[in-house]
Amino acid sequence: MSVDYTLYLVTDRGVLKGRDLMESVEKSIKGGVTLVQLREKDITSLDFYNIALKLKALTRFYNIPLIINDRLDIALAVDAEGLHIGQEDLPLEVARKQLGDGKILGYSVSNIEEALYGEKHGADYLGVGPVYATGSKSDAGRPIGIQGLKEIKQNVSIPIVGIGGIGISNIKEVKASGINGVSLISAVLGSDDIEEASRNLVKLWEE
Ligand code: TZP
Ligand code: MG
Repeated sequence: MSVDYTLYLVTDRGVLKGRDLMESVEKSIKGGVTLVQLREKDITSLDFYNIALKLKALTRFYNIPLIINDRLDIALAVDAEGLHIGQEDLPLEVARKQLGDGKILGYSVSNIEEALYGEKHGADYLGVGPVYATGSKSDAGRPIGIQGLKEIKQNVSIPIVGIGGIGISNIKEVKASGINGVSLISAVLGSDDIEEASRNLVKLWEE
């Protein structure tokens, strides 16, 4: 499956200031988001499933792949295009086997060892970070910076997206590191005009 990683939205209802998640994601897609990950914490399985089902209908309408964070069962249940897991989730090989080869499997890494492991054990792409300090993930760890991003890029051949603290002010320097795209929460969903923010980010990436 050929995937456009350019502007990869990760959801977080906590930054929406009460705005509706579906409407917000729709605005981001209209502005140019190319991939959407549903990321939910502290929620029942039933609520997660119902949100995933609604989001799947929306992303299907716009022909944008939907990735589910952490939950293999929900990714399969809603026939999402993929799953994204981290270092403390299901082992990568297990997730790959259960998900099948036709789906996208993403893996969060923050150093070369983890990146090499991901490449070897079935990841289709790597989420690398945090690139900068972020307020959106309390246990994100120490920022790896542009240098850390470059080192990982040089050591693996699967697509890489940077994550953590990326926005209008730094997206150009992130792109200059040679990676395939950026993953963002607050720079998109935390902005007053979500569609406009997405459009500006894509524009800066493509300039
Ligand atoms: N993983 C590493 S940093 C991060 C996640 C989920 C949060 C990214 O959010 P923001 O608001 O784009 O910094
Ligand atoms: Mg996880």
